[in-house]
Amino acid sequence: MSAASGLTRLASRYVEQAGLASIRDKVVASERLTREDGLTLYRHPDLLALGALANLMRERRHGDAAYFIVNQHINYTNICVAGCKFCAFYRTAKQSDAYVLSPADVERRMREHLDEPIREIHMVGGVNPDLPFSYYTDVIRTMKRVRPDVHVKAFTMVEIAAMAENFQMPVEEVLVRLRDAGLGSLPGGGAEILTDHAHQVLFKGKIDHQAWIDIALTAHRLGLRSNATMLYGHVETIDERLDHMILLREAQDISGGFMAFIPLSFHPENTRLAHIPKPSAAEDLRQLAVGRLMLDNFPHIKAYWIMMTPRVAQQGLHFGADDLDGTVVTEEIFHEAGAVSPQEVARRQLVDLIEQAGRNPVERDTLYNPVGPYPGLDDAARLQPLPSAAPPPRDVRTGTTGLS
Ligand code: V47
Repeated sequence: MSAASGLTRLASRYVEQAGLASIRDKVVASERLTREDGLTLYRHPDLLALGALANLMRERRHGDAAYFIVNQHINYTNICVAGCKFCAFYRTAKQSDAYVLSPADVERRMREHLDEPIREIHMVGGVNPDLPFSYYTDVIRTMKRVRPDVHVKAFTMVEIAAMAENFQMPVEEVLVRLRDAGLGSLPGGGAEILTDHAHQVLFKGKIDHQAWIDIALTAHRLGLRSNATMLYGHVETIDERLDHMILLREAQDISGGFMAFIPLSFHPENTRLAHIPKPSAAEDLRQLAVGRLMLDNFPHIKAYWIMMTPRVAQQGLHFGADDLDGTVVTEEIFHEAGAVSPQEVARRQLVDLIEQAGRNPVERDTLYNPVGPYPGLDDAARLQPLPSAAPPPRDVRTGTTGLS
């Protein structure tokens, strides 16, 4: 191991022979990679060389730690008016299998798992204009009553935007009211690909990239952290993936509020894009690696096992990822779209996956605090507190971030 680089001498030579010496030198010096570097990484034939570079960044931040969480997913409604072409989950209100979970239904689902040490409820749903605002606060309050210690990570930026529009409330007020009801953070969904082209082709019924980023930054200013996803492997180009990641990187420079970047591998089954082949395992690993290398200011890169399959996610722990997400009790969005992973992966299985990959399993809460004693875990890996009491944002729908 050459102490200066963190790469073994052999790995360093390997990367150099693959023609990646200049990117290696930047990574070793913790210099930010450019868009051109990103293009080189996407086009490079040697996936293992990319993995070595991403692994260097990953181990520098997290050593051998690989995070997971015991969590429950609840999809409160599948009724959605956005009409996204990539989605197999949504239904119109008239379809026979359309549903909305009442707060009592949500309570029942939670009570089915009360004996499990669940730390997080991840709750998202469709853009359903028929629900009153009190529905959202009631559901959160119900969750906190049933399990007072649970962290509620709920509602994507898209759902927040829809609430603001439907209830004629500024985004900030929506977020404050949800936070007051017990919302702990926001998941990273709804970002898809943050470009005009992808927006027009795939999801023009939803907010665009500027609104998504503005709402994320508003949440962060209010002390609510979030994640950021990227849905890849459909109509987007490599350039668009880089636009997406660079936009997130710039937003993170401003707020520091993103916890994890989660590349989501497209599942075409039962969608209007069923003719597009699913990304290969190699593409999934490459995307994890490029994400880690480009998003130098994101603390965590998540290999979401439900989307990638457990085995590819496990390999991802050597391609830049440091988190597998959770036990995910009850998940519907991806199963509609043909994901074959088992519905429930027990805590033990996640631990085994991580140990078999030669990593050190660390159970975490939503905010990446280790649950239980993990001697030797580097405190530097913990999230830094968000600056609180930041000045209120101006109108988030008219663009206040300076990003475009
Ligand atoms: O926004 C929808 C994606 C997302 C498909 O924040 C699809 O911790 C693949 O955001 N194939 C929702 N993807 C899920 C999500 C998420 C998942 C896990 C953890 C976190 C987190 C967030 O799922 C949507 C969309 O981008 N999606 N349909 C599909 N056919």
